[in-house]
Amino acid sequence: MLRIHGRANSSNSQMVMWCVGELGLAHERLDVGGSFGGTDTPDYRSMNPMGLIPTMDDAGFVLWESNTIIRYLATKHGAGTLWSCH
Ligand SMILES: N[C@@H](CCC(=O)N[C@@H](CS)C(=O)NCC(=O)O)C(=O)O
Repeated sequence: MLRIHGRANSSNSQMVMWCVGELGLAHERLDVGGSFGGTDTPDYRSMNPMGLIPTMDDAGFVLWESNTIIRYLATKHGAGTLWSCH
């Protein structure tokens, strides 16, 4: 399961969710960050040492930094659509 950790009112999370939506990927988004908290726990910091959102967990493969997540998802799922580089 693709999981995105990040509150819905975060612009960086929104960019990732836009990409997830464009690619039509099954996913779960978890409210983390801001008033939801959750970024200071050892579990979260083990995924994202910066303690920021968004963080992606793709069946155990973890990435953070919104643009990095978008490029990963686009290369994995968006050949010919979001990913058209040669
Ligand atoms: N360069 C990072 C910036 C991440 C960032 O600054 N995220 C903000 C929300 S947009 C954050 O984590 N703020 C603290 C919080 O929401 O708890 C990225 O693009 O992912």
